[in-house]
Amino acid sequence: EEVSLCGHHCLCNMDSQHCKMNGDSFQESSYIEDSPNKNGVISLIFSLKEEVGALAKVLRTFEEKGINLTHIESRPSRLNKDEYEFFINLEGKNVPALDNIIKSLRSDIGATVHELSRTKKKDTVPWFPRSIQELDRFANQILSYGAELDADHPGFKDPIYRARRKEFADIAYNYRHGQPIPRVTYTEEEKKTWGTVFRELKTLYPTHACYEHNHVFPLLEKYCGYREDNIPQLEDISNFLQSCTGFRLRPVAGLLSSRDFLAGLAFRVFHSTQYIRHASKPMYTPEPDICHELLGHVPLFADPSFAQFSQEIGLASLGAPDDFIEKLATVYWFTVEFGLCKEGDSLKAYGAGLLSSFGELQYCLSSKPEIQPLVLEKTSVQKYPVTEFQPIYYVAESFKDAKDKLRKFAQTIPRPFSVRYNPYTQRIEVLDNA
Ligand code: HBI
Ligand code: NLE
Ligand code: FE
Repeated sequence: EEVSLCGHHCLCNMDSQHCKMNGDSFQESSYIEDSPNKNGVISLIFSLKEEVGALAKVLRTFEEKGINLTHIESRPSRLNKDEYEFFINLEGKNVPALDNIIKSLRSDIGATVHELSRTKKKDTVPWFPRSIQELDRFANQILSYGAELDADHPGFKDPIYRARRKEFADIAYNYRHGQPIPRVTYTEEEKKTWGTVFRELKTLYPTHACYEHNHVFPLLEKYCGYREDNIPQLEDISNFLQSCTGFRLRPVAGLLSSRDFLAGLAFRVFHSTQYIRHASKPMYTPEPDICHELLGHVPLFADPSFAQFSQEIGLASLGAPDDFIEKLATVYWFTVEFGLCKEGDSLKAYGAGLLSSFGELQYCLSSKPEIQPLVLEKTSVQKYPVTEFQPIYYVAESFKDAKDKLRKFAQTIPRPFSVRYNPYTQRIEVLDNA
């Protein structure tokens, strides 16, 4: 029986140290401690009543325990007019005194304290990237698709396909923000698979795809080498998208956790696979592959309104609790992946999982599936299968309408701060409650 490098029955191509199937780290949105520098950084957010010496008291506590602060930001709180909010970084990974310090800040000084943490602890805000460079930390955190898929993955028993997947995984592991995405020479067989998918889908787009998709597609043919006999290069597409909406691509070896994947969207970064589906099943695959990314996702990310909607799902996810991440991932699923929208009296597909599957694109607009209006309170808790056609689809009135609904929904996230993306610095601003 074949197993992957990690020793599990999956295509993740991870060595055992990185595979998420190991022990209790195999859990959606749990974080492996993998701080790039040994010492690590711990971040705290706290707010204080404005009075003489309030901050000095706090700082003295850190001094007494011998803790080195490496960063401090302050701002007047927008929620409580008489309070100031502070964001600090401190050096260290395991700081035994930290729990005591937080306790004493709460009880002695009356501060509200939140710890941003990459490890799972009660009462902590999950770690999230605050600068676009920090997305580099996700590269080694690939999830296996789970036993369900591995067993019947058409490529699982094909050693050539598996070796090829390893080549693509290596590109993604070695990629760092800001580098050009390495160009790939695709094999004749890979080009043939692409050609089949491309040709068949193109016949459906005029009648089945939404306006935006049909509007952008010719531009991709003109500027990015979209052709039946050519698999376009991620680097060219990333540059094209940046000029349209500021969205960019970065290569990824496989599935990320929902938390990591959604965080990328907050920076207008889309994690894209570069490998292609197995040649034996061109019309439907449950995994993302280059056909899915380029034919399904990319055209929509060139649309300003859709780009904005996507980024806002990402922003809503930063530091959100696990149960909320699951809801946002479900919203993502029924919009970005499998969404339908109204166009006059008819329904069209804008979800990438539909636009990249010849089989499901026809099925979703037939009379077979159930169709419901997009209502996030309902949509966000809908169960769905991941390896077959969807039994139910949700219809958006427009991208603007979907975005307005999302904003309302995001306001229900229990989060002790608000976030804003600063495109000039490419950083997330945390304290601003605007
Ligand atoms: N990871 N690489 C990658 N691509 C996706 O499309 C993707 C993912 N992880 C999770 C995910 N999609 C969605 O199912 C949602 O959970 C966000
Ligand atoms: N089912 C889609 C396809 O065949 O292209 C991929 C979906 C990925 C979520
Ligand atoms: Fe997708």
